[in-house]
Amino acid sequence: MSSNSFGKLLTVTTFGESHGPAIGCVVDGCPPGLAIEASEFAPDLQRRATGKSRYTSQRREADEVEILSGVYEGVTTGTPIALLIRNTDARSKDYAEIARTFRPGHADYTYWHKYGVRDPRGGGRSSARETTMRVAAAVIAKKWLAEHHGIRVRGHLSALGELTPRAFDWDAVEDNPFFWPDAAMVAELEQYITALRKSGDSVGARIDVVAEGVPPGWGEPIYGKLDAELAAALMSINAVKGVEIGDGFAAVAQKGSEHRDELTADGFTSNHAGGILGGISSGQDVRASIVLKPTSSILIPGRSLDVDGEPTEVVTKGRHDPCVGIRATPIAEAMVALVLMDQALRHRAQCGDVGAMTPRIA
Ligand code: EPS
Repeated sequence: MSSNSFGKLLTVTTFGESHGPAIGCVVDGCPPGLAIEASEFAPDLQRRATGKSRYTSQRREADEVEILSGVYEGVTTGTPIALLIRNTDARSKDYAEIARTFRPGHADYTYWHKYGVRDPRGGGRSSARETTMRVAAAVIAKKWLAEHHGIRVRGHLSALGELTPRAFDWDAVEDNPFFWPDAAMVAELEQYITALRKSGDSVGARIDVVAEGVPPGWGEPIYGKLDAELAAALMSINAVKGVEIGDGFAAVAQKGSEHRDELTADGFTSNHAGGILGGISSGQDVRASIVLKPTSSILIPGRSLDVDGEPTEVVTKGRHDPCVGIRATPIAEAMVALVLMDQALRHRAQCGDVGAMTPRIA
C-alpha cells in the first residue's frame, strides 16, 4: 500500500494497523532545536482517544508515545523523528463474524477489491486508529508554529446530527466530551447520543477549525495552494465527506459585494474567504470545516454480500463510536497544523528573504 506520506518539506509517514502490535509515524524535515519530550504528546492524544467518555468507543488504549529517533537531550536534531505507540487493547474476536463480509458504507468493500486481501481486525489500516499518529505528529507542528509564529490552531464541533450550538464560547469547548462551544446544551447532547446508541444507529457531525496568527504569504500557487492542501489533508481523515474553506458552499448564494472581505487600515471588514486568497494566506484567521459521515459500523442490520458474492445481512457488534465526529476535533486541528508547518517551511525556502513593503493589515 502506497501513499502513506504527505507534505513536501515537512513530511509525515504513518504506519501500522488497528490490531497490529503498534502504530507509528516518521516526521521528517522538522528543523533542529525544537524542545520536545514524550510527555508533551499526552494532552492532544488523550483529547482524541477512545474510552474517555460514554459517548465514544470503549476501547482503552494508553496511547503512550515512545520517541525512537530525531530527538537528543530533549531537542529535535533535524533528523527523522520516529514515534511509536503500542496497541494494548485490541479485541480481534469482535471482527470474526464480519471478516468475510462487507459492512455497508465501510471501506471493507473497496479495500478488498483494490488489494485482494485485507486485515479485517479493527478495520486494519482503514481504522480511525491511524489518526492517532497524525495527532502525535501535529504536537510537533503545533509547538513549532506557536514558538516561531505565535500561531494557535484550535477547533470545535459545530453540528452533531441535527443539533447546532445556540451560543459560542471557546472556553466551553474543552470542558465537555463533545468539543461543543455551548455549555448549556451539553445535557441535550448527552441524551441525544445515549438515545442514538440505544437505537443501534449512528450520526454525522461537522467540525470547524481556526488557525489564528498565520502571516500573509503562505501557500504555493498553482498546485500547492494552501486551501487545496488543507482540503486534501482534511479529506484524508477517515469518514470525512466534505470540506469547506471560509464560507465554503454558502458562497453560492452570496453576492460579490457581500462575499468580498474589504480592506481598511483597521483591518479586513469580514472573513468570508477563510483567510486564503488565490491559495495564499491573507493574514486573517484560516478557517476550515469538515463534515464526517455517520459511522458505518452499526447494530442496525444492513444488506450486503460476502466475499463469494452471496447475499448476507451485516450487524456490527463491538466497541464502535456512535458518531466518529465527537472525537475528531484534535484530528482536524492536527491536519491543519501539519499543512501550515509544511507551507511555512516552503515559504521560508523560496521567499524567506523577500516580501512587500506595504504595511500588513492588522
Ligand atoms: C474503529 C473501530 C473501533 C474503535 C477504533 C476505530 O475499533 P475497535 O473495534 O478495535 O475498538 O475503537 O478507534 C481506535 C481504536 C482509536 O484509537 O481511535 C474504526 O472502525 O475505525
